[in-house]
Amino acid sequence: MGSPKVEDRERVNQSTFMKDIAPAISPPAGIGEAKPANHAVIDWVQDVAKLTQPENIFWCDGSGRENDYLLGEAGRQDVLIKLNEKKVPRSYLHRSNPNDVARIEQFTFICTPTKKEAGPTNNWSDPAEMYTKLHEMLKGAMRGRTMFVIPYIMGPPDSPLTKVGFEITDSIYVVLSMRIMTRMGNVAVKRLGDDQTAEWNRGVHSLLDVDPTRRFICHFPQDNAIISVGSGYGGNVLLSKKCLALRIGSYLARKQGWMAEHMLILGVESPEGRKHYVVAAFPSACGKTNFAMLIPPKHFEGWKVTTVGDDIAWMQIRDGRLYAVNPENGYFGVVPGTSYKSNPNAMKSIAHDTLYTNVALTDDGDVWWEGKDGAPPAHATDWRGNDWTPDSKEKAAHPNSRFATPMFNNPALDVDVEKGEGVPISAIIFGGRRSDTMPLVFQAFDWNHGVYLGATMASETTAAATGAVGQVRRDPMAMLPFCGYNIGDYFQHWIDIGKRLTNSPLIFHVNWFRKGADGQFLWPGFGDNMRVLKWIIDRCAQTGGALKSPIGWLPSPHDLDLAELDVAHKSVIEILGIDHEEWQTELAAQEKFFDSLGGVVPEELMKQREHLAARFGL
Ligand code: OXD
Ligand code: MN
Repeated sequence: MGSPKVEDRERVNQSTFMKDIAPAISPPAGIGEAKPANHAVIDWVQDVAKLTQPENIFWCDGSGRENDYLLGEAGRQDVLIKLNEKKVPRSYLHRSNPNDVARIEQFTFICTPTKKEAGPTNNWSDPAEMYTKLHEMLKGAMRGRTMFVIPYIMGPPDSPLTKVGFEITDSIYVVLSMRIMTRMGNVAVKRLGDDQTAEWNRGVHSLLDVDPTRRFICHFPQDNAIISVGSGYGGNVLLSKKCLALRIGSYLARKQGWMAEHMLILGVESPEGRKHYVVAAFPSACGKTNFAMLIPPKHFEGWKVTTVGDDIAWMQIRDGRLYAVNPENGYFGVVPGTSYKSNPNAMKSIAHDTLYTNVALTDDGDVWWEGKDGAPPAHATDWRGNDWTPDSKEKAAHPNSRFATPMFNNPALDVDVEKGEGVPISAIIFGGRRSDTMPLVFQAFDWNHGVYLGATMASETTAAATGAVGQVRRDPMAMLPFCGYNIGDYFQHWIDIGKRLTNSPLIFHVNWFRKGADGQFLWPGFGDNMRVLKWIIDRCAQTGGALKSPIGWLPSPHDLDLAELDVAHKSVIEILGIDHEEWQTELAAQEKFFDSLGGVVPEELMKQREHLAARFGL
């Protein structure tokens, strides 16, 4: 592909908005014809077509030829803008409807036969009622549009954990994104085979008219089914990700004895070649991608951090140990703040073959966002399609603007990312965005104490979901918006998993975001988080020192490798400290949270809370 033609560039500059909804396409022979042999799939697709009445059905095969064709169509239909080929090769910009820029938790439902199964943290609806309501909305919804059928797998092709899904959608953007985010096409058709009774996920997505009053993201765990309507935003419509890999995934995991978690997976290798893998659960937009791609500071010459996954971990027990796979094939990350300073590996990953959503477009066809390296452009087109200059009051890129990029773009990709059995996990890290209370790092006394740390985790809210930003909310294991069943049963599942482990990972809590009295961050974060990771690894190898505190094992400053760190000793003391007054408030908030769950919290965790209070002499 050469640089964009002059007419294309002019069209780019004149374009003030983009379309989510596009009319039907007419593919040439040999494209869109990959109908699978499995009759259960064909019957289901026919049923959905009868209901939604599309102009035609496009059976995706996931091939490069198909992708090129769809990219061309998406450009012609103003669904995508081709970026400057020299600056960001083979990359595109999509602008979503401004009313549709984040996950919408208040209209996300778990539809189980009883409300109790969905539990106190989920919106619940009776499945029959919800099916009726959604079917009403879907009646004729794809008239004049193409209905795409996307076969995909989640997990490495040869993993026992891998699941098959089919997503039906009327959005080309979804098809193009799914090809990045999942292993899509024939690989899934082959894995499913022609067994009529095989387990696979049925996902139906329609943009409808992208009206927020007709927007619902609904999960039917007992049917292994998802229906999402009225949105085009990734987290709501790439049904593989939050919907299947986490909500339905967590339900299946409990039933089948494994774990589906909102966690990054990384490898850390010492200069001597000793390697550990850790998983970490941080709430949305709290730096999972940055941590998963960390580049150690100069002082850690010879240490290497490699990425297995940046958002989701599926874990199984083998020989008494937890092993993790990344079910995804790509990264769907927050763009603003990404720079060569904060995350060079992410910058290299998104330098080509990337699908951007809601970032700004420069006049020469490049992308720009707040926090990108270098000076802002003198003029750009903002995420809504309006003129933007550095004097504009509005942000050029939406705070939740995203990239979708294949994981194989990542220079730090772990060599075992495709290993079917997964990678063995030495440590589990929980963390959140907390301005106060939570020290930089501490270690749980044992598994159940660690489960308590996860269950009481909290974080200041971000732009990843609609709603107020910056409020502390409890987000157990970073799964509050993603646990597909009763949170009390989920906590119990964690405790039960612990009982089956003979070589269990150690559990830690981290907080990169604590602020001093002057309101400034106490810790530089990013690459320097290697210092914390190193202590965690030392603890796993039984070489790291720690002090016993009421909240867990805490490093003292000399237990951390702080050489060449540009931070005042006073700040290090402050960030490792426990403020008893803040902890009294925290304990009360944890108690209030458990109480708010209405009696579902397992006895073991209630006991953990009492032990913690007793250690504070309360
Ligand atoms: C995400 C999220 O997009 O957690 O990963 O919202
Ligand atoms: Mn996430």
